[in-house]
Amino acid sequence: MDLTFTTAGESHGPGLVAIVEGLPAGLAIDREALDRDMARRQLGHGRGGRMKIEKDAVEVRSGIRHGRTLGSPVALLVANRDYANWEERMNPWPVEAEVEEVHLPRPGHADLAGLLKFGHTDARNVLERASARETAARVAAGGIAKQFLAVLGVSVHSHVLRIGGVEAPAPDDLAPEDFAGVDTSPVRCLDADAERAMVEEIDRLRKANESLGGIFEVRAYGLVPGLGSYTTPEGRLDGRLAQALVSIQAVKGVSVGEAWDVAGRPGSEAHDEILFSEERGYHRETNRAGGVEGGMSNGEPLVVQAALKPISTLTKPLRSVDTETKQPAEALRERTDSAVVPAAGVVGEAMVALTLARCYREKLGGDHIDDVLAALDAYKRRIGWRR
Ligand code: EPS
Repeated sequence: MDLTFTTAGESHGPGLVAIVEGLPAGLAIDREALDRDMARRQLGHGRGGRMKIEKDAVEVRSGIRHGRTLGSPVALLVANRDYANWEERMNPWPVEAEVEEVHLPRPGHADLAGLLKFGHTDARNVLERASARETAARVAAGGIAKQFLAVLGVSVHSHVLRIGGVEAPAPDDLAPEDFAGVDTSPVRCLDADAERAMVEEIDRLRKANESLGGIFEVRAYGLVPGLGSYTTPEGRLDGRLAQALVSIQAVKGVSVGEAWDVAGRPGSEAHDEILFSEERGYHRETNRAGGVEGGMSNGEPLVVQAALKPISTLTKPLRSVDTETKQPAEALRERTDSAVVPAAGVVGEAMVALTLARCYREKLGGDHIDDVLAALDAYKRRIGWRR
């Protein structure tokens, strides 16, 4: 059984769509929880004017009836309120008005390569889809995946570790409860001093017409060992998580566990020794591997980090070329955010949840959620899993 999802939609078009296929039937879906995640993705110090216009909510168009999945594809719609202001420019059908084309590609954005690839003359045909607005659809799909995982005892959380030059101290051990207040932080950071410094950094750079990048971390708790597989390159959980996270707009790097640090340590300080007790079964005292060994979950918390480059729409534009005249020009200047790392963490949760949900579907199969739970129980019994 496979679980897949796809998204469609342009940033200022009528709306975004996500389709999730391969869910079991009978899974209870909480509507408020879906919309809570949509709202969380809109938060964060450093967002631009667009977030004052949108109030994202998920409309279910198929696959759920009276609050339970049917086993058929689930289609989700997130409307773009801003479409009302873009109806002429983004109408699916021809309009009478003269619509101005965009010819000033932004360094770092999809604009130039997208124009060349698809043979467009108007960069709006590229940038509308390349926009990170698309992540609203991912979070809608990820919300469904999270609810599936929750039934299996899995929770997924995120927090911000770095914005621009400000780094939060690396947390050692975090329990799911430690994330309870993370959304009340304006930068979704768990460290109060770093939070203050991050807010100041965003304000300082925004005033200087700059944008910022940063690092977020996603952790998942309650996983059984054996999700993903070492048996094929594409089956490896770490490879799949890396793909899922790097596919988020502006993410340029992903690490699993203490990747960059262990690269410089001797082997004796790089791994997590294996222990066994009657009460806990197999367990570890450290989690340098971030819960993944040999391309599989090992039952410890999953820890992944993702690095974002600064947003490529700049209020003080970089040098570019007018694609019509080929003359030097300043890149497109548009309304934009200055920092999106806090929101990107919520998108990261969605991508991790979708990846893990897919692994569970592969591993456990089942047409009804009760079949999935019975298979999970049988697997835990077979391996003597006590958590
Ligand atoms: C984005 C530009 C901004 C962001 C947008 C991503 O949109 P606008 O051009 O309408 O001001 O706000 O993100 C969202 C709309 C969102 O929902 O996250 C870009 O160019 O990538």
